[in-house]
Order: sequence, then structure tokens, then C-alpha cells
Amino acid sequence: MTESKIPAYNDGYNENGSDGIEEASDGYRFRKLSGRLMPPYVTPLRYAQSRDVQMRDSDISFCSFPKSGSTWLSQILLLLINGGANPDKGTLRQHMIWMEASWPFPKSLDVVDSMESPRLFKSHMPIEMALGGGPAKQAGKFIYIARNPKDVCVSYFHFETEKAWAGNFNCSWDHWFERFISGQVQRGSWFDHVVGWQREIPSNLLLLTYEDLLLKFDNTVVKIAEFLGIKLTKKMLRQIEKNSSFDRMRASEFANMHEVEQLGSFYRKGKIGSWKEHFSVSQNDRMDQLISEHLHHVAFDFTYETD
Ligand code: PPS
Repeated sequence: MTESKIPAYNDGYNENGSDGIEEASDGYRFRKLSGRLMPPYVTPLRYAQSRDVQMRDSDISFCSFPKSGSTWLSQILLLLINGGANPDKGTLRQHMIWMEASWPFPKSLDVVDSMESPRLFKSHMPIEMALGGGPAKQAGKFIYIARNPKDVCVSYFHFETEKAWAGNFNCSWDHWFERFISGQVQRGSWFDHVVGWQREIPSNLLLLTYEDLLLKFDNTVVKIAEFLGIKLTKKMLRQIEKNSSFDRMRASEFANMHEVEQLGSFYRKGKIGSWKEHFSVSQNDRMDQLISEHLHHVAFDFTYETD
């Protein structure tokens, strides 16, 4: 595994240099692939490789729109396949295969082909651009995790502000809100992403929500284990709960994400409802309107606030 640290996003690190990277008038940087805004580190080469990967029956892939709890899910999956404990070597990121990204631990198709089973794949792609063409076309198990769009919008605002991979841009909350609801953020429209992934639900695709993990942890982990065919004991479940807790992940060398220095505040709140600290009444009305227009037929049942 590559041990190098990537202190900041650097165009020169990518195979294609800065080709195809665009900068909007507000300073937001992105690369367009298949008409969608992507982070610059999703290079055409990495994206092509991600489409060509051949999945095995034993592979586990998880996907989400950014800031939807995918890192938490990755930790739970790793604990599930490892008997409840973290592996002795490496970090959480190093145990994930992130085919579409050129950092921090890029892997070529040859390397991925030679890896032992079970392999754990991470992705943030919309269904039309999914790893290997998506669950309907591939072997292995796929999990898609979604989170309510209000909290995603806020979490993403903090994640993208003053980050090199987004051009170190710095905008107001109001400006970000407009970008988010019009799909002008890296990975495109949250609504398209979430609606697209549940349009067809083959038997090798499990849909989850971040809120389910927070509010019904045991049931949700049992559901994941059953889906993956993993025997889960009560002791393992308690170990998984402990080792995947927000505080434990934030504090542990294994999961703290310090490979990318700019991710210092990666574990920000880990709660439902932090949108209330940012949304104005009219922004909330507009988001509710979009939710009722786009989500009336989706399989997800989001929770927006807790008592
Ligand atoms: S990324 O960067 O797109 O991969 O982000 P992702 O991991 O999908 O989502 C990040 C948000 O998940 C929160 N998080 C957690 N919440 C509860 N428990 C645990 N263990 C946990 N780990 C990560 C993280 O704090 C981000 O949400 P916000 O609202 O910003 O805190």
C-alpha cells in the first residue's frame, strides 16, 4: 500500500495535469465528466478504470452522494468482515478501493485484480456512472447510503469551503445553498443521485440511510450482516458499535483521516438536524418544495430532526 501523505490537492499529481479542470467565477473548481461536475481528482483515466473493473461475488461496494455517512459505513463494513476489530495494519482509507479517485491511495486495475477477497470498494458516483456499470450489471454486493438533503447540504458546505480540491474557494452559506439545490456542486445534483440509485433495486443492492444508522444502529447493522451473509454475534455487534462510534473514529489513528491534512475537521457533528443552524425559513421552504417534487416516490424515509 502507498504510504505517502497528500498534504493538499495538487493538479500535478493527476495523470492529466490540469486538463479539463474548470473554475467558476466564484472560484469553485471542478472537472466535468459526462456532463456532471466532479472533483478534479476524479480524472478521466481513473473514471475509465472504475467502469472497467470486474467485480467478484465476494466484493462489497458502497456508494453515496458526498457527506452521507459513507466513511462511517466503510468502518462498519470493515469491522463486519474482520470479526468486529480493526485490521492490525494500515488505515481505514487504505483498506478501501476508491477506483474513481487519483488520491490518496490510487489503485490500478492490475493491482485491484490481484487483491485478496473480500475487496471493499468505495464510490460517490451517480448510478449512470457507477463502478463497473452498477449492481444490475455486476456480481458482488452493493450498498447505497443516503442522508437527508438538508444535513448533506450543510455538511458539504463545511467540507468544500477553503479546500484545495475545490479551488480553495470561500463562499457564503447562501451562495452554497443555491449551488447545491441547482446541482452545481461536485458529483452533481443530490436529487438525481438519490433518485437514480433507487430507480432499479436488484437483489444485490441494499439501500440504507444515515439516519437509520444513528437511530436504529443494531437493526441496521443486523440488516447489513444478513445482506452480506455474515454471521453476527451479540458480542461482535457491541464491538462494532464501539469501534465505529463518532468519538472513537475521530480519535483513532486508524480512522481519523489524517492522510489528508485538510480533512482536520472531517468528523464535524455526526448528528441529525445541524441544518437548523444554517437554513433560513425561505431556504427551508424551497428545500421542502424540492423534496416534495422529487422524493415522493423514493424508497428512502429521511428523518430531519430529533427531539
Ligand atoms: S465523504 O467525505 O463524502 O466521504 O463524507 P461521508 O463520510 O460520506 O460523510 C461525512 C459525514 O458523516 C459524519 N460521520 C459520522 N456520523 C456519526 N457517526 C460516525 N461514526 C460518523 N463518521 C462520520 C461526519 O461527521 C459527516 O457529517 P457532519 O454532519 O459534517 O458531521
